[in-house]
Amino acid sequence: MASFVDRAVIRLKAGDGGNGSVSFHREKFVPNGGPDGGDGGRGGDIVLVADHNLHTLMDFRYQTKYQAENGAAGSSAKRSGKAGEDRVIRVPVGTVVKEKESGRVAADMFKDGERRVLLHGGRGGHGNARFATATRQAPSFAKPGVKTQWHEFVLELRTIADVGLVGFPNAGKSSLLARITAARPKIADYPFTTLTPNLGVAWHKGKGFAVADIPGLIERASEGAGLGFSFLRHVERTRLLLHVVDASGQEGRDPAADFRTVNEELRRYGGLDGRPQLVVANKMDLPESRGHLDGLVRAAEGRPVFPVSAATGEGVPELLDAVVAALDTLPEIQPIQEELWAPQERLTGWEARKEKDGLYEVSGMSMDSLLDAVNFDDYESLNWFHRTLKASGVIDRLRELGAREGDTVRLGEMEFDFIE
Ligand SMILES: Nc1nc2c(ncn2[C@@H]2O[C@H](COP(=O)(O)OP(=O)(O)OP(=O)(O)O)[C@@H](O)[C@H]2O)c(=O)[nH]1
Ligand SMILES: [Mg+2]
Repeated sequence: MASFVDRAVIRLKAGDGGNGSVSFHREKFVPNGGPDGGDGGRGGDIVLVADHNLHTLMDFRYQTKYQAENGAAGSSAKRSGKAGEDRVIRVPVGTVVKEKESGRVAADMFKDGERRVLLHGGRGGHGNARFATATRQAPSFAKPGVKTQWHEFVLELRTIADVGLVGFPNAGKSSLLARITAARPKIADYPFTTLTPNLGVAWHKGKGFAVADIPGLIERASEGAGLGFSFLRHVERTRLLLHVVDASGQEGRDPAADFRTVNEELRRYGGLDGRPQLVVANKMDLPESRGHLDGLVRAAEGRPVFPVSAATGEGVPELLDAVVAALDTLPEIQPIQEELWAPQERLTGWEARKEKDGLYEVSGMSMDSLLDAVNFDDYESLNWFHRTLKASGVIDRLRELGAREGDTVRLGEMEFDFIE
């Protein structure tokens, strides 16, 4: 049996920008043609799309590297290079994407069809045609395209549903899911029949709601003892829990004790015990069940208890009435707040030095590629340049070294005024 995969680590790279071209117009009988090198094409983006047809991250076990196409180089006659194709990656709805190194949430693929650019392709470099001025008629240089880096991301599937089913193994969670939705989960008379979360949509009195069924919890599941721990992730993003209890007390079980145990698991997992909960006393078609009902009501401590039989359907409409009424009052689930994620704006591997009073130097590989990427004739580009230096800590470091407004900062072959 294929195992369920709800976490994966992948490596992604957007396309490099194509290089600008150095070229001069050549024609018979025309001496000294002007510069006509075209711009490089933009690199392709890495794009994520949420797809409700997907339910696991299994594919990402087999393929862990994804790369968008590079932009093509510019060429003569001011021809721009072709832009690189985007790489579109489809993920299940509910996939949370984190940058591995920082753990920051880069995207929460919350809605079906949602489309997010995770990594932007590098800009193409300007060809030499762009650098011709009155005093520089034959520029013999062009800019290289921006080269992008590989980045590691963690994908985590966190199911989004209105209702989550929890309970001991064999309590009848999957039977209830099958009773109220079109889902056809495996149902059998042994614990741990369900090994992967199931999702279905229930309709009741004109209202639809999504229901998530997870494997049964056992004692100390929250410490990883059973199957349950990692699966609780799949009921975290629900608004209401249905706590399914086998009320028959078969095989010497005590329904009230089972109920307390599962709630203790939810508490230990963190955060789930405060989730609104309806108690489902299941298997009421069995004669033993009646006798356990009072004990279960006491254990429920005021939470509403619904006697039902997933097998016969008895009591199910009343339960669904209560679910619909509860959902009406509960707030919608919100996507996880995304954090600033702008890899192209962080530089590593640079060094700042004080040369003498009023003169500072910053150097390093990443500075060189930053300089290559900037178009100094363009206001936006200069702004971006300054933001990048700031975000990377370069400005702070210079200030630490004593730099003041108006001092000179040397970067590669260029000199700038220090601006805070
Ligand atoms: N008599 C009776 N049997 C039921 C009822 N609901 C479920 N069952 C039986 O109880 C057994 C377990 O049912 P499941 O729906 O697989 O239970 P589960 O909680 O999903 O179990 P796990 O997936 O192992 O956690 C099956 O044999 C079902 O037929 C019910 O209302 N009455
Ligand atoms: Mg089940």
